Amino acid sequence: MNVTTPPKKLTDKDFASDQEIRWCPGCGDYGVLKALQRTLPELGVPREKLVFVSGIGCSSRFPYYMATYGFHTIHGRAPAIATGIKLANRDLDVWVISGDGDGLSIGGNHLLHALRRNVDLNILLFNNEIYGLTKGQASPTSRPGTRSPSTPGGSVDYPISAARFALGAGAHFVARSVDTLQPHLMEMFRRAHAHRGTSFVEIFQNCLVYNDGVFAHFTDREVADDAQIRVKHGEPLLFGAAQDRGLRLKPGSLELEVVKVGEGGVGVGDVLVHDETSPVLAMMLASLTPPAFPVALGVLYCNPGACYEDALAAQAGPKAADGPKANLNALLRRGATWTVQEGGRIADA
Ligand SMILES: Cc1ncc(C[n+]2csc(CCOP(=O)(O)OP(=O)(O)O)c2C)c(N)n1
Ligand code: SF4
Repeated sequence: MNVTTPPKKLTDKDFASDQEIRWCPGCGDYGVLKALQRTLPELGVPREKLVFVSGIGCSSRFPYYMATYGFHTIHGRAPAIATGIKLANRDLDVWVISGDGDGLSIGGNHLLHALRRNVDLNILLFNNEIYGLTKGQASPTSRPGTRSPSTPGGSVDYPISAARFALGAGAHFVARSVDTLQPHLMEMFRRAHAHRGTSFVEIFQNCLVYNDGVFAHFTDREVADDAQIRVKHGEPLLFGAAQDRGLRLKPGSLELEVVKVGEGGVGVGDVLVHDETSPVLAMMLASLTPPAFPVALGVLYCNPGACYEDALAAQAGPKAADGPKANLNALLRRGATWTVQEGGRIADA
């Protein structure tokens, strides 16, 4: 008699490695790690099919703490290496972990190209608006006036918005969450994973050592209802404890405004309904900043398009994609080759 043992149901603990975690106690990175370890068992991807690829930074230590494959690579280059991994083995489920310094400073170029190519990667950008690992220098997302060892008089730069950068680069999936919002983070990870193509998730992450409380004005429990809007496709853009404030297009303009439902003849029907397939609305939502507006969290944009690796495989033809491995040595010696001889004379090989 054949007896089949049902596969063991994995839990969050199965995705935790035996490595000692070296983040500062209380760092926001712990919450993101936990949320992902709790989400992965639901996704049903075997551990040997998962790869976490990171650059350099506190957040980039992430792969050590996952009981999966992982690659702690070089500063800013995780998207490029992850692209190679995905192209070499399309069966793998590839996640990129990066910080605002790693992804938007030294790695901005690599991030841009991964996003525009739409490789099937899940990119998580931990935004703490500072370089944590190197002891608190200002990053491209630091707000004007940020005092740091590299900006002792306060930063005078215009900061970059990670979500707007991703949208501008042509990302097909852009979401946002906060390190302390476990269920919301888990939902964003599920959505990112379900999306084929590059999924970009910006996570507001507190670095309590070098930039503590930088997001408190919209993440603290006392202000969150008024200072955050959780967007959901097909639902009106409402916020506030009583869900009585909403966003609508300011009449006669292409700008959003906050309205109070029940006041001045405004009804729920006047409030904009979130359409996550609209790049224009996504850009508007990503641009909202307190105190005039709430910070938009959730899936700002999801509009699937063809994946890079699929297009590449189709171009190479089924034979090349599924057939025997190509011989690199033979490829290098194929076609026009020549030998440089003594004295610089060139002879055909
Ligand atoms: C080529 C190179 N340049 C600079 C550094 C120094 N360095 C290491 S991590 C880092 C920035 C990390 O900041 P971020 O990506 O925001 O990550 P966090 O530590 O805040 O998680 C820098 C500048 C390096 N390791 N390699
Ligand atoms: S320095 Fe900041 S980002 Fe790095 S581990 Fe400590 S709290 Fe976290």
